[in-house]
Amino acid sequence: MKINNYLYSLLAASVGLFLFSCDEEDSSPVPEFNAVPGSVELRTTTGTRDTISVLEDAGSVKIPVDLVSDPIAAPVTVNYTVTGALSATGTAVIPANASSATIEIPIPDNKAIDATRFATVTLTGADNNLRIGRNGRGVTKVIRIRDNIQTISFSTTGATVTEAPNNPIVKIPVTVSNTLRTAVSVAYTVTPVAGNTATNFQVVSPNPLTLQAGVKTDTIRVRIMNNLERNMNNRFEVKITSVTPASADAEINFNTSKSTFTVTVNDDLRTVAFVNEATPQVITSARTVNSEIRLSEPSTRPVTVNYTITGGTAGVDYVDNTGGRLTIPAGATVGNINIEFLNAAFGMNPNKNIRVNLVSVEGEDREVVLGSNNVLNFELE
Ligand SMILES: [Ca+2]
Ligand SMILES: [Ca+2]
Ligand SMILES: [Ca+2]
Repeated sequence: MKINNYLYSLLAASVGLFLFSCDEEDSSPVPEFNAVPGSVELRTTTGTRDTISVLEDAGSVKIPVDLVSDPIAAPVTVNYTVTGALSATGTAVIPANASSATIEIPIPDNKAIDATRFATVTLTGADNNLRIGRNGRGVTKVIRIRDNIQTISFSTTGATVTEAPNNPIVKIPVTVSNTLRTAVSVAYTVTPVAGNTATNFQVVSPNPLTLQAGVKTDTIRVRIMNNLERNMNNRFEVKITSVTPASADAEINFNTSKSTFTVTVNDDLRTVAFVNEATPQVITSARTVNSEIRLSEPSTRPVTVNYTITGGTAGVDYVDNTGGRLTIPAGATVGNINIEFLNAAFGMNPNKNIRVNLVSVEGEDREVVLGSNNVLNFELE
């Protein structure tokens, strides 16, 4: 208890001393060491890295420098240096009673492709007894200088084209990431994909292809030459191999990951088959039957269809007047298989089933294949 009383007395004395001190400070001028010193600072951007990004062809970059203090009735001169990719020293003047000025740093456009370059602006001093930054804030800023590169690429990776008698042209779009400031020559190759034999293409557009200043897109054009060969799913590739600007402005390149365009060539297949007829066809007495087969599109070459006849006996039940091989002339689409059913086939108990089967196609037009309707049934009753 005695000790507690002592502590209480000591505490009360301390409080009194504190109150006394406060009273004394209130009545005196603000001491020099309590004033917040003014500073000048480069204005910070949001984010953690104080970096400003600028395109080389922007001409210059502007960085505000702020006065962090009560207004000053005199101009404030701020000195700075630029180091790194750019080298400069300079001053900015914050007018009397103003709060900021702008440091403008020219960015030379070197018209050449560079890796990203960096320059650092550092405040080095200010008059009016102002400090540079507070706790290091706003003292430096990094300028990230980027090329304004125009990149040439294909906008899609490929196309599938079907041969046709009019030899269609496939148009392959070449695009520019930005509008071209100068003409550029785009060189390319057109070659079959390894393992493929597609050779029925013909480059129509100039090579190199010249894209004029101001354009955003052009096309490489390749004609698909129709043929009579089976080259289904054959592929060839168009590859951009180089770009050459017409002027010293060389900030043009091509995107190597988007510089290949694959064209898949499909055949314009024609089919040959029986014309749809009721099947089986019922034959009740000796007679001759013409069975029509038809080509879906005419060919420029004769097309021959081989067939077999099953059921019955040749020479006894029927005579195959076409001989197992029917040729449709060039330019025509229709032919007939002529079968003569004989009297002998209609005896006491016929019930014979004779089938005509289309089995193969021959001739110079290898794009002709059998259609699905390739069996004809005759029921002899
Ligand atoms: Ca450059
Ligand atoms: Ca063809
Ligand atoms: Ca073909």
